[in-house]
Amino acid sequence: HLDLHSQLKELIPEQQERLNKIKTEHGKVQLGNITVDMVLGGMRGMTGLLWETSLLDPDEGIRFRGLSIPECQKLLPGAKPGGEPLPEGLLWLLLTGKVPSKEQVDALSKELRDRATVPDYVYKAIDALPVSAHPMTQFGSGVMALQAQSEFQKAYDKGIPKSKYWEPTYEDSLNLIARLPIVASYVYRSDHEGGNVASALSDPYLSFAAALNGLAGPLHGLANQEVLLWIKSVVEECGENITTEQLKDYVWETLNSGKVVPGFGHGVLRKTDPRYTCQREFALKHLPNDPLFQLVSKLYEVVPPILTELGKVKNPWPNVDAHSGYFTVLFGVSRSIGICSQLIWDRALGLPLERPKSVTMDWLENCCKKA
Ligand code: CMX
Repeated sequence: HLDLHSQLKELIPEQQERLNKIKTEHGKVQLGNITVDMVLGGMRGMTGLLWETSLLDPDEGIRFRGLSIPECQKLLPGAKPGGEPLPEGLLWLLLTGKVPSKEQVDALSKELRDRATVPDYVYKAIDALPVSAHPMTQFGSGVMALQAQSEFQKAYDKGIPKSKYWEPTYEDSLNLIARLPIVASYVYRSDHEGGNVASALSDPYLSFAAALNGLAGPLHGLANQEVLLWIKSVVEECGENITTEQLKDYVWETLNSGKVVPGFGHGVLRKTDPRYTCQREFALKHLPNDPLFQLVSKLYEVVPPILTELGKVKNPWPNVDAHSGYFTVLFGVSRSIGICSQLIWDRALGLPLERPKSVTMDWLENCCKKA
């Protein structure tokens, strides 16, 4: 059995060759037309990026290296037989495209434990923030403090050749993944209450901190906090045994006051998020009588018809944030596995600086006149 680093070393040359072949043989093939709607619609539906580790299907949800969430649950080793998959196994799958054995996952868990050291100054950097700083601000600052340890930055300063970029990126990525849970738990101890950045050769710490800042937006990862606060306000106003009618009224009240119903809708997905389904099944198995779960369950019945009635919402179904019940910092910890494994492949394949073209309204009007 090869370890993770050796497996990657073996896989990288074949994938480099594959990419090169696509580039040289099919470089001029057109993938679609860009419409004015797409430019004005936040680049929705434009094919524009190579992302090997996962693919999001509007109907099926995310697939990791071709495997859906239920398939991952079936195939990846768990802490105990038949249990939920270990994150280390998912990391292995994302990086290599192969399902690891239990031994390989155990060895990777041990390696991550060995890498999990956080220097004191990181805690001091977090402590320097006011207690009112949002947990995501504390978390992002902790990650930036960790960046002082970057192997990639050191290697780059020394003039490492491009063909070797992936090696210190791998080191940084595994160190970062190993250290994040410690930083996150520190944030909660003191808690009183990317995509294209990496292409500029920002190391994994810098890139991940940028991704965290994106995740911290209320329409993105902060939505799970918004969901918890929203549910709390429902309970405060109507009590835990709220009726379906009362819940409907509350949803309408939220919408009529110009706010979104957090945890519902998605930029790409058009069905119930399979991450939601997977957490719902977990709750049905382990805490079916929990009052908060029952409320979340009731929302699953009440909200989609109302959002459909609104007429403009493209996806009335719940996303992962409607169910997770955790705060965004934990969401951030889990994201490191996907972001870092893609980053290592970005470096291994020598992907270019990303620079989406932006245009002005003048440019668009001129273009439309000619069309
Ligand atoms: N509640 C109320 N209105 C909603 C809505 C919701 N849950 N979801 C979409 N809409 C509205 C939009 O605000 C938009 O209204 P305007 O035209 O008046 O601006 C209209 O419906 C069309 O939007 P859309 O094309 O269906 O959705 P977008 O791709 O623009 O936005 C998202 C997607 C997730 C930002 C949006 O559904 C939303 O705000 N949801 C609530 C916040 C949330 O749960 N975010 C977490 C997403 C999960 C993730 O990041 O993985």
